Amino acid sequence: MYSLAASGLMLALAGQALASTAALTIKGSKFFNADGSQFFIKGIAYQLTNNDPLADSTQCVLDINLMKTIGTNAIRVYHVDPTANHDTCMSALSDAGIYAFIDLDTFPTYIVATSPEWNQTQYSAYSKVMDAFHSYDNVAGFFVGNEVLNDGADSIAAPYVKAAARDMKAYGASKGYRKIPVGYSASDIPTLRPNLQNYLACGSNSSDAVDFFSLNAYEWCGQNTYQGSGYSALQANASEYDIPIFFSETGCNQPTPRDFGDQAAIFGSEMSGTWSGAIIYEWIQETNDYGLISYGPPAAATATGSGIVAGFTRQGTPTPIQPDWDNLSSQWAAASPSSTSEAAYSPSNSPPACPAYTSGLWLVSSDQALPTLGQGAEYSQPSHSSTSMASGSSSGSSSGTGSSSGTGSSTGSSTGSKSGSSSSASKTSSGSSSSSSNGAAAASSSGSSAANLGRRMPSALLNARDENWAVVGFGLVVCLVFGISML
Ligand SMILES: *[C@@H]1O[C@H](CO)[C@@H](O)[C@H](O)[C@H]1NC(C)=O
Ligand SMILES: *[C@@H]1O[C@H](CO)[C@@H](O)[C@H](O)[C@H]1NC(C)=O
Ligand SMILES: *[C@@H]1O[C@H](CO)[C@@H](O)[C@H](O)[C@H]1NC(C)=O
Ligand SMILES: CC(=O)N[C@H]1CO[C@H](CO)[C@@H](O)[C@@H]1O
Repeated sequence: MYSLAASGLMLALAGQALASTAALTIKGSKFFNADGSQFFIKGIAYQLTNNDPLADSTQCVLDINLMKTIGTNAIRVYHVDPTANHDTCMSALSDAGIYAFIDLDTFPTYIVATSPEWNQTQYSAYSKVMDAFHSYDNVAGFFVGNEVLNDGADSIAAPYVKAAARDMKAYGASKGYRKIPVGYSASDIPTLRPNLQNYLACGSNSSDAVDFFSLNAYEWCGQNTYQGSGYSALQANASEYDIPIFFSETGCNQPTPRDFGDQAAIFGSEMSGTWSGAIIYEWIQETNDYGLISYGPPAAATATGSGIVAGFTRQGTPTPIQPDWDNLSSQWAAASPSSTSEAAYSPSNSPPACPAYTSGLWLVSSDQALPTLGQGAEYSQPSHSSTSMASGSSSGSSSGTGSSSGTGSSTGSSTGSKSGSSSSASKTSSGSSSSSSNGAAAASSSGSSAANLGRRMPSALLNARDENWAVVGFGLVVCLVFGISML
């Protein structure tokens, strides 16, 4: 809960012209506007190249002017340069009524699941991003990681992610910064998601927990339904959640055209009492084919030229991709989530229980202390530590279906962030999960994977860890070639 006292002050000021993006607050599991009305995210993932898009004041203004026309009220930016000046872009966003969610990590500093660390180098880098952005009232939140964990074995990294959130929250407090929420953006892995979601929020001390949890979910493809997509299972695991939860990426791109039918569910009666909206992946059209706009027709993959990277022009006047753009606009225009006012809302949910150690699925004991900053090899699992990893997941995963959706419909395995984050070109990738009812479509959507230098790698056909690493290797080669061509 944030700044109840401040909200009273805000109300007192409401007669005056409040900026349209006065700071949001969190109370219980919901975001609230400064006037006490509930805030629901209608967001777009915004990253044009590896560079900080909020440092390009000419381009961001062109883009903001278009994105605001469909009711966009938030963006997510994956990589920022804390040394750059963001005043023009942040104020253009504010004037347009748009908040920003900023990832604190970047290519050299993200937490690596297979050899997790939370060290001084990372802490300093994340702190610099917080220093650079805290003063903008329209920063809605910070992420300490994107898709760090992708299967049960990766759960050993969860304490580091949670420690990062703890320390970044404490850092902001120590500097006297506005209390900007710090959260995590998770891959949608059915066997991992409920445990991770609960783990990051659990415990009696909220200073140790994330302030919000968010999910990159690609379960809803084409003409789907709340039940058939697997969203009902997401809802079942979130209904008692004590902190805000939202979709930090969504928008399956097969089949085309995209009609964003999931928005009606997210903002509808089944989910809007629990979920705080969604961020659509993504603004720019590039090889992964998730773009809402383009800056011109694709170029040759090897083309060089002003603003061209990996076969796509990444600057200029944005042109909507149709009918997707109009479809999203219609969905958002029709959204009428059931909401509550801050004053009328009395949160009743408590933090979830910390998940129990479960061989193959969740390798963190419920009572395990978080690592301290810089704690390395000496931080280890206090119990069970040697039993499960070596034996692989075969025995463990048979019980894993219990934690996936009841319908078994969400089967996606996201390889994207791991492969992506290994390279300089594709940190923000997230696999497109498939639901069984759309398996064929999802599989075909992964066909163009080899060419994806962008933020998304194929996943529908890849489940085994070894195969994931094959993709990583391939991605590295592609990105190396790409990197050389950039020189
Ligand atoms: C800190 O962690 C990052 C990410 O794992 C790693 O690249 C870096 O080498 C570590 N730095 C130190 C000083 O240990
Ligand atoms: C809560 O957690 C914070 C951060 O770890 C710590 O500084 C504080 O002492 C904790 N409070 C209690 C009551 O344990
Ligand atoms: C998540 O929801 C599923 C039903 O979809 C249920 O079987 C499972 O126990 C839930 N997990 C948690 C940790 O709440
Ligand atoms: C939800 C929505 O607006 N869907 C539309 C998406 O675009 C196609 C093609 O124009 C329309 O047929 C859909 O009705």
